[in-house]
Amino acid sequence: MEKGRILLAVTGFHPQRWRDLLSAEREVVLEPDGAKDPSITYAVVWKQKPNLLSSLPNLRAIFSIGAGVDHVFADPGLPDVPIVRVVADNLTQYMTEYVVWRVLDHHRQGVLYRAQQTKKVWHDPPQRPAGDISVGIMGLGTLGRAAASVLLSLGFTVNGWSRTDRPMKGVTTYSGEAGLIPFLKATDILVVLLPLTPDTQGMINYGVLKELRKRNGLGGSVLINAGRGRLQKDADILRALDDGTLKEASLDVFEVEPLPKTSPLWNHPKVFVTPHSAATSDPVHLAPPMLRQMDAFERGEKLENLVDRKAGY
Ligand code: NDP
Ligand code: OXD
Repeated sequence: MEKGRILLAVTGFHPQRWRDLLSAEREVVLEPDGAKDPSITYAVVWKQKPNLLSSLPNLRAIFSIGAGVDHVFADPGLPDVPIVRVVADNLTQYMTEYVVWRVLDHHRQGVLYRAQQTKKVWHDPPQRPAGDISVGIMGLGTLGRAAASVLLSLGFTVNGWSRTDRPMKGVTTYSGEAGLIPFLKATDILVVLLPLTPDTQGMINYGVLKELRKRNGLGGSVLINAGRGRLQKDADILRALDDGTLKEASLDVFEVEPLPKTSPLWNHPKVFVTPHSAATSDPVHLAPPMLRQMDAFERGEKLENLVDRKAGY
């Protein structure tokens, strides 16, 4: 079988770097040149233009350059071909680093120390053991499980919540709607690693945040969201921070990205902002396995890391 050509339809994420790496082994056509091109077999995408993919008559598979695929499903004319998402050690490692960094910073009172340093205050606040703090991971999938295992090794108490039952040694797991409130009530630091789907959109709202455990060693509950911005209601987070429902938050993702300069989240003393960079897709690590998958597919093997269209992730 002839090597299929690739349409690269990547908004942001340095398309040129992806093109250089993918074109080492296959012909790559950059959007918009590839529209309607019958010689294109694969699309490598990030936020592709609506109805672009449906114009390709011989498209056989779509590769998302991210782990999340909400940007793919945003296309109303999405053709019915397999969608492959990123599952890669490099990306997982970045996310684990981000989650552990933020959990440790809240646990070790980074907000307090930074405020003290600005005022040249020499004050040694009480410390508590990691085991007294429970970290609840919402979305116990590839990224959630990897972060959970490092947090466990640091001695934190770890809870996990997923759509289906997903047992994990050392982690107290909860699932589905029935498991949500018990999970939240047992959680001090909420880490959100959910995909954005019709079921999860907007679920990090005031009602959910107020269920988190407040009387804990941290002196309040904490939110860390590295999943997707539209999982959360920015205004509800601000309300929860301002009325004490939340003690602090680390946010990597926002309802609108880039976060508008007018957002009060930028300057909020209890909020730590990063620009959707918890785990950035690096083509050096992600393009080679994509090319290997295309080769395997052409040999008649099955594609890996396929998205479940019905579940939406
Ligand atoms: P996975 O598909 O491996 O895991 C998703 C988890 O969420 C699973 O445990 C799944 O449950 C759970 N889930 C999905 N829907 C629901 C629901 N309705 N209720 C409860 N649980 C639900 O994805 P990854 O771990 O690889 O990635 C997670 C997300 O992280 C991505 O979708 C993306 O949005 C985000 N991301 C963000 C990045 C960043 O830089 N900020 C970088 C990379 C990813 P179940 O196990 O039962 O299927
Ligand atoms: C992803 C992301 O989904 O970077 O991989 O957000």
